[in-house]
Amino acid sequence: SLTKAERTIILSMWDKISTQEDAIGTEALERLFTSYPQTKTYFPHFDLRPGSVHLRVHGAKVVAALGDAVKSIDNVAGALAKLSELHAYILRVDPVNFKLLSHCLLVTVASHFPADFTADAHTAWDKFLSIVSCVLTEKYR
Ligand code: ZNH
Repeated sequence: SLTKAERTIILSMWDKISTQEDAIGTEALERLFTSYPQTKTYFPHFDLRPGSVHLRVHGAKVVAALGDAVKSIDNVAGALAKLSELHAYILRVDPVNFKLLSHCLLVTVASHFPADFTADAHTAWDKFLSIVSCVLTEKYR
């Protein structure tokens, strides 16, 4: 779990990220689909061209869900319980893909906030995103 210092880093950077939710979510998805094109198979019903409305809407939803996790940083499992069921029982996304998306989110945050993205911030985001990914994949059988 996160140390007190790591929580502080996530919470303070979230204030900045939350003002750019759509841009960050969209860019993370663009990076995901460009760098790891196999992930596109989960979105056959989406227009995945850079900047599409689908990417913007879905990107904003993903970042909003991260915001819910940040707000309940001591109870991420509770905050994301419904989303966890959705991913496990309905979407059935292979858990390996969560590492890929987490990486793209990390790179996106780093490139938007280079001055904030110290080695300690890197560690904090890496841990936070892996906690979120664990919660979203824990109901898989
Ligand atoms: Zn997911 C959906 C989040 C990962 C795939 N997602 C979703 C949503 C959200 C999310 C919020 C919406 C829901 C509703 O609407 O209700 N995700 C998320 C997060 C994460 C994720 C936070 C991490 C971090 N996903 C993921 C991955 C994948 C996915 C990795 C693959 C690749 N999702 C998905 C899909 C969907 C979702 C497919 C559905 C879409 C539509 O709309 O259709």
